[in-house]
Amino acid sequence: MVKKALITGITGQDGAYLARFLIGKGYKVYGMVRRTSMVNTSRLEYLGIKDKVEILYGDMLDLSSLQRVVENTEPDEIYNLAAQSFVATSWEQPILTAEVTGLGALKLLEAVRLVNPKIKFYQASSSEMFGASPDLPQNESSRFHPRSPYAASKLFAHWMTVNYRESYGMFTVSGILFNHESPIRGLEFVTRKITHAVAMIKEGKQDKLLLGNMAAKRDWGFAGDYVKAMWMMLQQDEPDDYVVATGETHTVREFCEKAFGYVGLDYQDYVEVSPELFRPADVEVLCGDSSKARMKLGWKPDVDFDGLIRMMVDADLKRVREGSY
Ligand code: NAP
Ligand code: G4F
Repeated sequence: MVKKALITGITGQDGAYLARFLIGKGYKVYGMVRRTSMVNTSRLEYLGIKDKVEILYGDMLDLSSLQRVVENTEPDEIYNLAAQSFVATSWEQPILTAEVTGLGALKLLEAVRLVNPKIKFYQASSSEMFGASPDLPQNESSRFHPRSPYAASKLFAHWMTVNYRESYGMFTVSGILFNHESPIRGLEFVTRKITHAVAMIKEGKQDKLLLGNMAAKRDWGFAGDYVKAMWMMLQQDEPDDYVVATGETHTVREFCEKAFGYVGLDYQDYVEVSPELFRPADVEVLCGDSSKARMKLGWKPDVDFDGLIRMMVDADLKRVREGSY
């Protein structure tokens, strides 16, 4: 029997990589997308899988649409990746963020419970939930201290996922993933903002790059490695929560140094700090301890920090040279 998976957020970075991974495993993949005035499948096109997934319309704000999509697709596995996922925007749109990222996950859990509680459910939890945690590195037992409306919304969704497992015996898992990036990362996130600027500057199409808090430290991995862990969590005998991370942390400044350095430039000649890009509250350091995922799932990342930067800069250089971005 061909396994069926439903992915919310399939038009996003992780949705596209996960869809490609599941197609490679022989799954029939359904993707839920919200209605927009222009088609938004560029990431699926970039990975060459646009015609291999079946798209259905639904919105995390609309319980009835979620219920209908679950009923119509009858999936074995659901991956809830949809979210308002940009932390900075979550201060500008806190209520929308809570409704999509927090309450949306609960609505989907309810849809699963009502339609077929045997469906396995993956929730895209985030290392942002640790925020200002005093524990470092952070593992599944570390204390949470969310520092943004986004992080607080993710924490609500995380606890709801745990509660549906404990209350109803459903197979619900939460992957607490640390930052993961790729050539199809949104341009608003700092890594892609930097690699895109490096390519533009190298090609003489941009003069400088404005950044905010360059001292912030993140544990950055490659999205292609991380979606594999999502799938592995749903193949276990028992549902559980897992931290997924590289275990290395680097500053935004180091990311700049390496990305500019890769094309023979000195970041100090181009980067300026803009106070406007600082957040009302930032997460100063994240570093994950993924020993549990490594031991129980057999997961490990293949791409390291330098490899990730090279991959992203190369992809942006190619696009800028082709004029496709
Ligand atoms: P992303 O690129 O921002 O993708 C988010 C997806 O959610 C997009 O497909 C978006 O659709 C969809 N979406 C937003 N609002 C929706 C709504 N109301 N109804 C239906 N779909 C909606 O995010 P990502 O980086 O792939 O991350 C995937 C998930 O993992 C997110 O939940 C994120 O919060 C979480 N996460 C990410 C990271 C990371 O480092 N990437 C780390 C930990 C957790 P549109 O294309 O229409 O906007
Ligand atoms: O790239 P960022 O916007 O990612 P952030 O806030 O860590 O969130 C990402 O990772 C989370 C997992 O930990 C996900 F849950 C979330 O959905 C998202 O994918 O910012 C990283 C750091 C921050 O400290 C920010 O203040 O970079 C700092 N930064 C400095 N200058 C900047 C900039 N961030 C952005 N986006 N743009 C800047 O100009």
